[in-house]
Amino acid sequence: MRRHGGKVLADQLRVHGVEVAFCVPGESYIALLDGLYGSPIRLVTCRNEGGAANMAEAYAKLTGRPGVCMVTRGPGATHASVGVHTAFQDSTPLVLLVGQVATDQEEREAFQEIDYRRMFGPLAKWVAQIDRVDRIPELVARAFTTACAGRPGPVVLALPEDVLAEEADVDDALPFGVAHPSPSPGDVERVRELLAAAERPLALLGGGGWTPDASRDIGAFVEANALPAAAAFRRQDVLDNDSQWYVGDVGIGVNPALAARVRDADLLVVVGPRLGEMTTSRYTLLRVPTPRQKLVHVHPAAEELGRVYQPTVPVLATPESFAAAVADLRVEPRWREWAESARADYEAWQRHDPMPGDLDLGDCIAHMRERVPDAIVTNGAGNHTVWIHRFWRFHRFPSQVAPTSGAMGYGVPAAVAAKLVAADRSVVCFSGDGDFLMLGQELATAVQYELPIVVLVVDNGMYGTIRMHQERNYPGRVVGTDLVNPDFAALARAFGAHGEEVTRTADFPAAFERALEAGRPALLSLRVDPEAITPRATLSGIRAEAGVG
Ligand SMILES: Cc1ncc(C[n+]2csc(CCOP(=O)(O)OP(=O)(O)O)c2C)c(N)n1
Ligand SMILES: [Mg+2]
Repeated sequence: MRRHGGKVLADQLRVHGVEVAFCVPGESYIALLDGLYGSPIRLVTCRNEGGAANMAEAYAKLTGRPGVCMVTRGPGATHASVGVHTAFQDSTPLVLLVGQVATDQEEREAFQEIDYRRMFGPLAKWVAQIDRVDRIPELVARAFTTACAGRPGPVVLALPEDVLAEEADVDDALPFGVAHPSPSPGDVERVRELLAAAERPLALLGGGGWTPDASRDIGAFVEANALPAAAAFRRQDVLDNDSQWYVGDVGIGVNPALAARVRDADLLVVVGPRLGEMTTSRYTLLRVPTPRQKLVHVHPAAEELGRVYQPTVPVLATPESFAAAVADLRVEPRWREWAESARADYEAWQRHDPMPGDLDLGDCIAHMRERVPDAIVTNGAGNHTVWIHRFWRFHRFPSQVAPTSGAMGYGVPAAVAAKLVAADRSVVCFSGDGDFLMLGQELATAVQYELPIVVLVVDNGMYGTIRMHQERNYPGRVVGTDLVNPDFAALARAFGAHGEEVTRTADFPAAFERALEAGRPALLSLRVDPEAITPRATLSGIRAEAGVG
């Protein structure tokens, strides 16, 4: 059967199980769009390629299946790059399909031409260009395999327009498969021995590749051994936070008591994370390259084991296979006191003190915790996220969709993806005023596809994180961080969403209720006092500490 390249490619996506793809259309890949005509693949059309790429990345985080994003050449690819970077840092499988100039126009700097191998080289696991229509099945299969193999991540396929338009009689590939590494019986035995000898062990859970099953199995392991377990940066949904042995997250604004425990532990059982800068307090919690703590490091990519830290026991395994292997592992814990006090530290850390201003974010989150405990919570970057990290409780995987890459603008697209995947769950995006305006136009996508997400915009009139660092490092010298904002509630209404402004804590519960019940996307603009820069520090306090009154 003869098909054009775009149809061959669209059919390969089906073969590999793709159900949803995110795009901003472009004439450069018009034949691929045509190939999707009448396809069962749900095509979600976005308003910015950054939104589309972030949605695809979030979709993959939520489902464990590769996210698929389609964008046009040059400007489409450059916009989409933020999602590729997040997929790389967050170890998320993503397939980015990018239009490309015709093969007979290459190297002339033709319209919107980019050499994607060079552009995405350091951002993606693999970048290729499909120069022959008969190789589409081969290279697309490899793209899916590569995105999911070992440490998951993004791949980029460039699609010259003549190749997409050309007709050929080619066979489909088979559905892609990936061989996942599992721990050996010897690995599990060494973990058991180290645990049996430990007095102050701590598990640290994170990285990509978690699943509901993996979360259940690691929970069984933690519970049965009274093993205190922390979450890595923005991976707080791996273990039910109500578990008596969940002890908090090791990320930005880490509880100092927990950071001290990481340092004081005699055994760290690290399952999944790379142990990057955010999870190690800028590489200070463990000694480089030889930690003082005994270290079990479980990761699905061999090259990540020993990359920064030399493990006592490196375990090449996915979180899922490791969790399954230790679900029934039992030792006699000699650390009950250590575990109980770690949990007590966490519970104390979750109590919030009143902050300046009429609207207290800590109180708002306390209300949300009661009202929508099963919500999927998304965010981008900024100081407002610290309230979620610190005061929210995640109960099951997946519930937290957030960029460990620290990309502003992630939250709204992620919420759109979350509501597509989990229509029956509440989806709350927690964004900042700076953060929201980066990709907040995807509210239009939520309206278009009738996805009733709730967006909370924490409006403090500034790029708060940067202002905080200014006050710390260059006190009193404020530059480039003030924001004059639109009326966010009116903006939301202009999109066709429900929009309200909230200025007092007492008004939040009713407003939140109206947002949940709106039956369409909703936005609450939360006007907070700029003084309340973190849950424990005020702007003027930071400035005073830094030496200027
Ligand atoms: C795409 C992107 N650009 C810039 C930054 C640097 N940055 C980190 S936090 C921040 C300020 C965030 O401001 P806002 O969303 O208003 O949150 P706030 O800190 O005020 O709560 C900036 C500019 C970033 N992380 N990502
Ligand atoms: Mg702000």
